Amino acid sequence: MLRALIWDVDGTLAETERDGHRVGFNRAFEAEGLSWRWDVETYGRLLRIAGGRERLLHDMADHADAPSSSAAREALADRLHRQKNAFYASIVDGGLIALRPGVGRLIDACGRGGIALAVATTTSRANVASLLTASLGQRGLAAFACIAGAEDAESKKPDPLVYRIVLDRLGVDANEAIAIEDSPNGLDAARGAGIATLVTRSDFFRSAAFVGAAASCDDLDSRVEWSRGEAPRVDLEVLRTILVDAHAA
Ligand code: XBP
Ligand code: MG
Repeated sequence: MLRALIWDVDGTLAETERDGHRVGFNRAFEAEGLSWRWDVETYGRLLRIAGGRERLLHDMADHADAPSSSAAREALADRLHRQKNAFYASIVDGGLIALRPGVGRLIDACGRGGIALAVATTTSRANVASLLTASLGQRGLAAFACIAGAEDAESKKPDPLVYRIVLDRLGVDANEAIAIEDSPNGLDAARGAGIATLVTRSDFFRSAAFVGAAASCDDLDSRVEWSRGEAPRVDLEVLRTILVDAHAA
């Protein structure tokens, strides 16, 4: 029985990466007096590194002007990441990032249908709060029974840890939940926790291979396909069918 819907954030609730986090990182580089800039293509490649701080540290290997000691790199990554998050919050608070199609509809349907809502993300609680509040107002945060992210799971996706934490806090078994994800790292994390996963392809992962997804769609208002069926859009009935089919397979 479907008891919980567990949402990824970046790329799934909203297209936050290109015009949100990426722009924030570039503004942070500028504020720090660095000439580094992440164009859309570079950022798309870097997205395979989960976690903004981890992404910064990974990219420093390509910059001759990055500090040479690992302690100084860590300190710079912390500073840049903090600044990025401040810029990100101002972009989101300014209403520049909208929820993806069908997200608000499905959140409301879960509320009416008694399905618990949770977040399992790599990003921080503050970033999730900004996005939910800017897009859904006060009901945004209140709608979610559990939000787990960077503060909860030190080991980031594709590690399943953040999903295991959510299941534990909700008191729900893996086979009673569906995860919604947009990236291969996210899919691997949810699957690693034994959760059937619906992939809603996002801009940066449109043509990625999603091996082991229970179902996939271009967005929640578009046609969804799974091994035993298809439907014109994602709703609670469709999710229940996907869950049954995923665990029967
Ligand atoms: C996606 C990520 C994050 C964001 C930036 O997270 O990998 O690192 O790019 O956020 P998810 P932070 O899809 O799991 O929501 O800078 O806070 O890490
Ligand atoms: Mg994502």
